[in-house]
Amino acid sequence: MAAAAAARRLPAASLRQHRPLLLRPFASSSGDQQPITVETSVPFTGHKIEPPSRSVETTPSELLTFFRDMSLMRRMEIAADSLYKSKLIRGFCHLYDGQEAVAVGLEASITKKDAIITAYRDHCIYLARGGNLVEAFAELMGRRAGCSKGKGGSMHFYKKESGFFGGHGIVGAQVPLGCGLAFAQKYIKEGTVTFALYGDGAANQGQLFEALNISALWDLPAILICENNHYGMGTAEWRAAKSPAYYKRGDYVPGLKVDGMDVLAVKQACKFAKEYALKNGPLILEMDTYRYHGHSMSDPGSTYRTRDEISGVRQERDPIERVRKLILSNDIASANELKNIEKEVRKEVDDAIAQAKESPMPDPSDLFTNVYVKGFGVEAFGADRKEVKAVLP
Ligand SMILES: Cc1ncc(C[n+]2csc(CCOP(=O)(O)OP(=O)(O)O)c2C)c(N)n1
Ligand SMILES: [Mg+2]
Repeated sequence: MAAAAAARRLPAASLRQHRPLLLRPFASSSGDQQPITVETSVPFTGHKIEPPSRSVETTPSELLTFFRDMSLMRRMEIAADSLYKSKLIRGFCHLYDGQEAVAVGLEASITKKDAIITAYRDHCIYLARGGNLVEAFAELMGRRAGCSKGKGGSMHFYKKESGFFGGHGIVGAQVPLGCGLAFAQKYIKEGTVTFALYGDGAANQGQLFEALNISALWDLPAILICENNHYGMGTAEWRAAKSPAYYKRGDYVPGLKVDGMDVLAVKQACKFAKEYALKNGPLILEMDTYRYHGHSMSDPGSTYRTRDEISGVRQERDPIERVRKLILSNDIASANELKNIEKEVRKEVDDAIAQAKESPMPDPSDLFTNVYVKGFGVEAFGADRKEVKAVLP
């Protein structure tokens, strides 16, 4: 038993090697790819569907990748919090710490040809889709090197070339857009699906049900993921939703309830959902997760919930700690080696911030770019609509 565990353990060299290859398996020597089967923390609960098995197959290198990627995301969000407080990030800023397992587990089960669309809590999904840290921090600080050229800010990260369609500030609006992406995917027949993420607050919106109805009628490969972090701004779910069983809220559309703090459960559910949606049409996944920070930077997050509630989730359900325990109990890496990964991640984030700070702000002339189609001679008027102030390029 001990010998098998030792054989499975990654050699120190390969632990050091793994640079930030987000969501790609670590290059490692023989032995470390031995599959391990892990039970999810809790069983899946199905609505009008037989849930998948609780036994999830993983490998030592996948677990280490999950550990690193979630740690990198956590560190990025903590750093964004400090940059905001020192006024280097302005405007809206919504952090994702606590919810990292959803981004990472989802990405582990799909390809970059599948599409993801989400709301404003988008930094970590962008990283999961292969976005880079410098572009993320530059965007947060409104700099030209940002993934939206510094003109989108925290809520408008995109990476279309790897299937990330934003980054949306209007609560719920991304869900019909996501169903539209799934409509296109049905046409092009490449076996791809769209995951449209929304919150428990957004789950009560009318447009979601309209889009779901059409998606179900037309069997679109649309998977709606409700990230239930139990609050919409300062409103607890029970004050806003008559039925907080979001996985059942599609009525005629099947659903699954998933522990969104367990990255392996998320991976299993998303893999299952993709296969299901390609054959049958839409499905709802409710991810039971938790928001560690307040709603946005203007919300301390502690007036409508108790500190004990927050620390209880951190202690009992934290997604990174869950993977750390799995790595240690399977003797894949030592506690010290995991600490070293965290140190590397911290340095990587600091270096990215330093680089992002070197990027200039957008030129004032960029105010007029990416707004209207070029060359149409669009005229801008003063408030009285009499005098033309400018003709846009
Ligand atoms: C149409 C619309 N209504 C209201 C708002 C203001 N608003 C921004 S976030 C939010 C709460 C949404 O909560 P939830 O869907 O649970 O997402 P979470 O912030 O928890 O990720 C509200 C009401 C908005 N942006 N758009
Ligand atoms: Mg919420």
